[in-house]
Amino acid sequence: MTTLKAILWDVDGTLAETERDGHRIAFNQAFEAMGLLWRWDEAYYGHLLNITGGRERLRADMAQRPDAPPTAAERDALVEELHRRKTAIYTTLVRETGIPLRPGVRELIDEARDAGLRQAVTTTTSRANVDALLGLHFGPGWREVFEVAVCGEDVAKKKPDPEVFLRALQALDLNPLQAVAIEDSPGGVAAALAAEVPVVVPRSAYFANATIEGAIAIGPGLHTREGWRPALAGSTGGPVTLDDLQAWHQEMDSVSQFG
Ligand code: XBP
Ligand code: MG
Repeated sequence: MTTLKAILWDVDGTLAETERDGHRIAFNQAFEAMGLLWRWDEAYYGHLLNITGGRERLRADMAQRPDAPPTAAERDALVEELHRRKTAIYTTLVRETGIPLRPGVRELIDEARDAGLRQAVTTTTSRANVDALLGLHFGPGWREVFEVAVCGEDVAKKKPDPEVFLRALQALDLNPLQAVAIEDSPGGVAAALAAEVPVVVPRSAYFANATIEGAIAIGPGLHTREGWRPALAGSTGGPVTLDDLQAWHQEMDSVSQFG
């Protein structure tokens, strides 16, 4: 049996509903600021989320727009400018309006910290976005809580490639089974599994009904111990605890491909 030593946190959709409450809004405001009539509604954005990374998402969208610039060089330049503006809009929105942490997240982070577990951020999003969100909730010293932060700029290949997890494990000097990843998207789960890291999935707004396989536990959110598979033993009520995470981690041999 391997002891759980670290939690690897996804950001978008897992720590906060940033896709719903921040990124989509910021993309649309960036289109508007550049005089473009393009808008991404919620349903279409849900479809675009299958492409990880904001630049990659813009490029994929432009590839099927008749009114996108004709040459690859022009499209690349437009992607860069839109993404630069979108990042500025998103970080301002996070700092000025605030996007709350999902219920139960704060409790588990604090409990893990008090218990001496190590914590890292493993995300596809840009470092500026992580800094805005974690700075808002944990203050400028957020790196004292998350000792490693691997972001979009730090990898050659974004999720579902395992690189972000492999880099985090290397920085922590841990093997995959000593960690648990917390992820909300099929791409994030695929990335963790490809790195052989066990994954727990608190479902997010955009992936509430997505097919997600291979997790050691999947449920409605960290705010409740009810509705999880495998079910949590003991008295119900309250958020998912570190004990619960450790129990799933110990049971993983019997519930997933980790056996
Ligand atoms: C998150 C993403 C990110 C954000 C936007 O995926 O795909 O691209 O939507 O961030 P995950 P940037 O939660 O799996 O890490 O625009 O900075 O790329
Ligand atoms: Mg996510």
